[in-house]
Amino acid sequence: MAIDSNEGSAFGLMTDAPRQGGFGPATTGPWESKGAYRHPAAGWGAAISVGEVLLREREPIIGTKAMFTMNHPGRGFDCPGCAWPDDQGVTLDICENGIKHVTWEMTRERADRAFFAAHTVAELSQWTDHALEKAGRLTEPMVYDPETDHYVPISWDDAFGLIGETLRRLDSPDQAAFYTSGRLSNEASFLYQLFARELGTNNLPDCSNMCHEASGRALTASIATGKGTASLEDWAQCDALFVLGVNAASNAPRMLTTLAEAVDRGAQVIHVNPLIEVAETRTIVPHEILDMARFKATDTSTGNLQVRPGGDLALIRGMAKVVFEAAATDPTVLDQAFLDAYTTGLDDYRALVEASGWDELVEQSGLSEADIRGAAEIYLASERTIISWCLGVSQHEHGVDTVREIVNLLLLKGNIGRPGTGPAPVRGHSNVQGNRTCGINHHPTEEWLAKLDEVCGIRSPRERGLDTVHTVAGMHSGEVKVFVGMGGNFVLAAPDTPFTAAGMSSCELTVQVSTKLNRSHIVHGEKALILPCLARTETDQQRAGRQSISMEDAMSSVQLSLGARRPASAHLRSEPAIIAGIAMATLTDTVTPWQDYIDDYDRIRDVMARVLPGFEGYNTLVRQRYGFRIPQPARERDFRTPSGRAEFSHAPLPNVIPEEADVLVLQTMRSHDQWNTTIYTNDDRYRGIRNIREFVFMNRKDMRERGIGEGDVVDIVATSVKDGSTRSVRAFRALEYNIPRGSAAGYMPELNVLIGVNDFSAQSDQPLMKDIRVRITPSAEREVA
Ligand SMILES: Nc1nc2c(c(=O)[nH]1)N[C@H]1C(S)=C(S)[C@@H](COP(=O)(O)OP(=O)(O)OC[C@H]3O[C@@H](n4cnc5c(=O)[nH]c(N)nc54)[C@H](O)[C@@H]3O)O[C@H]1N2
Ligand SMILES: Nc1nc2c(c(=O)[nH]1)N[C@H]1C(S)=C(S)[C@@H](COP(=O)(O)OP(=O)(O)OC[C@H]3O[C@@H](n4cnc5c(=O)[nH]c(N)nc54)[C@H](O)[C@@H]3O)O[C@H]1N2
Ligand SMILES: [Mo]
Repeated sequence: MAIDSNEGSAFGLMTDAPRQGGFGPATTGPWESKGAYRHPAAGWGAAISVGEVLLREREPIIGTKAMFTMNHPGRGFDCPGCAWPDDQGVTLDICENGIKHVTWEMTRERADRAFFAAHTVAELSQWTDHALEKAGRLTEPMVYDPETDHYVPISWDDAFGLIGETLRRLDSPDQAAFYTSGRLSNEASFLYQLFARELGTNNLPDCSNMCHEASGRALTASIATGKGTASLEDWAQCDALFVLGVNAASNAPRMLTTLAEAVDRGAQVIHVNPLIEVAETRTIVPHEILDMARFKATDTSTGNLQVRPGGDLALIRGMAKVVFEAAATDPTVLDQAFLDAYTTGLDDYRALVEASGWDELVEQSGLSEADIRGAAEIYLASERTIISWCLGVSQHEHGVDTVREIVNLLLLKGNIGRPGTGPAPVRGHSNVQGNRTCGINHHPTEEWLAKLDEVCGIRSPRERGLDTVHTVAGMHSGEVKVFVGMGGNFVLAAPDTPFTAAGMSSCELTVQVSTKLNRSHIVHGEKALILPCLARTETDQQRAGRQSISMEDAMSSVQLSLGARRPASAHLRSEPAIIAGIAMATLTDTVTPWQDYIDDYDRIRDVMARVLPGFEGYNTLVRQRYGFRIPQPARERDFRTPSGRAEFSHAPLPNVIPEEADVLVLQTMRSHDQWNTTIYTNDDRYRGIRNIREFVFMNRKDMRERGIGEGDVVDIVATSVKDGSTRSVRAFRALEYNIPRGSAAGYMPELNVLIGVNDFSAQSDQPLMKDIRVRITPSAEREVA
């Protein structure tokens, strides 16, 4: 893959070989595109794939043992694969992708001092991202040596000293940014934000700025909670379930169990997605290994709606229109008692919906009136409805409006705060929701900060901090000079890869706390540190003994996680210990007992219990067999919005169709064999893809119109909707797929180069990762070199 804007630069990105390497394993061999998978999701394909991964990582036995302790609160560790809640009745609550994820973490390979002595950073910059991670687990702190262009060992004390000294020398603490990837534990998250705020900044960008910022803002505005209100028990009781913009089989595979059970008991499960993903058909329930032997597939869908990209709001509004129509003849359709007692803004919403014409709704949703009416009939017939969504909804310009519209529809029939109902965002990283709960937030409320200050005896800054996209901009303007990455792979995850990389390399100091080598270590600041940490599967031994950490799942349940494996290296430190080390070296007159906290994490939880609402008695609650669910007023119909009621929103219907006829809307998504920026293989089994990542799915008619044949080499040029700037990738292959006309799809992070740093939603500040306006043309190069 060639990145035009990066040609000739040396920011640590791959510039030349291998020509088609992209960021995954090199793809020089033959590739294949067979169309969508026709077998049930999970099942034998998954079992074979798991076997291959375990073998590849040479972990067949330990891998299996680890699997049995996965997702067993108290006794085992919480799977870092996703945020789907643990099913309490299931003894082996695992999935193919969770196993891949954990096995990748438990590799026997090591990126140790001998590895770094053998390779210069310039040399590593030309490795694929797959190859970088494949080097194995990091083993000791390393510092960049500009004389030799090698990372060389440094002691923990010296590493902390370098950070402390650099941070203290800044003109303002706001010249530092503290990024988090959502797998950080609650305890580490709390310490991390406490450190940033004691230092004096709210610059806490996180991966949530790229996934569910829109959901959080919308739900807060509508019902005064940043989270979904449905629990797993609710999922088990609903009779209609709408799933918008989620690729469940790949990204939340344990959700398949819930979907299959819903269909099995006669519930309606409607998937809304421009693609028909494999979960939208059939599955073998991931933990029912016996079913695999009997080939007993279960349906996971009763209907699919192939919406236009960004067309979800129009669909929901159309459904609301049908509900109001029905209410005109039968007022009992609406839950009038609920609406009167608990909501505000209904009349204006009704007027808005009634004023939306079918022509407009049909055009903007990309669905027929009959389809929309069909979906509405299901909603009308259902006593208990859950609407769930993920990135297909949130990573759009109108993500906030769409999530609020979802809540509007739910409110009409009182589908909130009642068993079997509620809005349900499907979260990404395993603890991304807990990060926010514990204070990772660049714009916290005054109430939150005041409480933190009172309990911890600090004076938090009140200025709004930088989020992800503004951190990148700040690196370029010189406003951000120090970047600390607590996990993650910022350079590849953020938009506009070369621009982000240039920003990162302009920093005075970059610090990456990681388990494995990745691009964000290779693209580094003037001074750079790699600090290796314990992984979630490993034992964390501190002065008071073996420590557990806790995590919050997508449904607000908090549970303990206890690692059991011997750490990958004796020099690793836990994330809380690394944060405390940095804090003690930086804050010369700190009021926080950092060392006490690290000696015994119960002490961190004791102070968290005093700061965080609903965490009173944290240490006791979290030790209950299944932990505890954080109380949520909205779940009890206590809506703490400014009006004290659930608030209907009144967003105008957005135009999501490009003006120019030759422009397509491109979405970037994950393959089945990847975990965000970590690429396991170049295959995507459920979409029939083998050994290729540098491609774009297109509708057959759009291909024909452009003179593009199956597998042809194409160039993709993106034009920013915000500033008109253009970006491109060349020599991708076009593949025909069942996808609505006018849309296209390809993978993150290879296509992040197309997303301009200004291309973020005005509503959520989220990068427009599912709405890139592109022109696709046959490539001048014709053949891939
Ligand atoms: N194995 C695995 N698990 C993961 C991850 C991983 O990389 N690998 N990542 C984790 C993270 S951090 C997150 S945030 C989640 C992400 O989980 P998903 O949201 O499932 O992630 P994507 O792969 O981006 O898939 C987006 C889905 O939305 C659809 N879509 C795109 N545009 C639209 C639209 O306009 N409307 C609708 N209705 N649908 C649309 C796409 O076709 C696709 O099915 O998964 C988490 N779990
Ligand atoms: N175009 C496009 N871009 C996207 C998206 C998209 O849909 N489209 N999705 C966005 C989303 S939803 C997200 S969440 C971001 C993901 O962004 P990030 O969270 O920043 O990226 P990851 O790929 O999850 O991070 C992988 C790295 O985390 C480190 N790591 C793994 N385990 C641990 C651990 O236990 N501790 C520590 N400290 N480090 C660990 C390893 O070094 C590994 O290389 O990407 C975003 N970018
Ligand atoms: Mo995410």
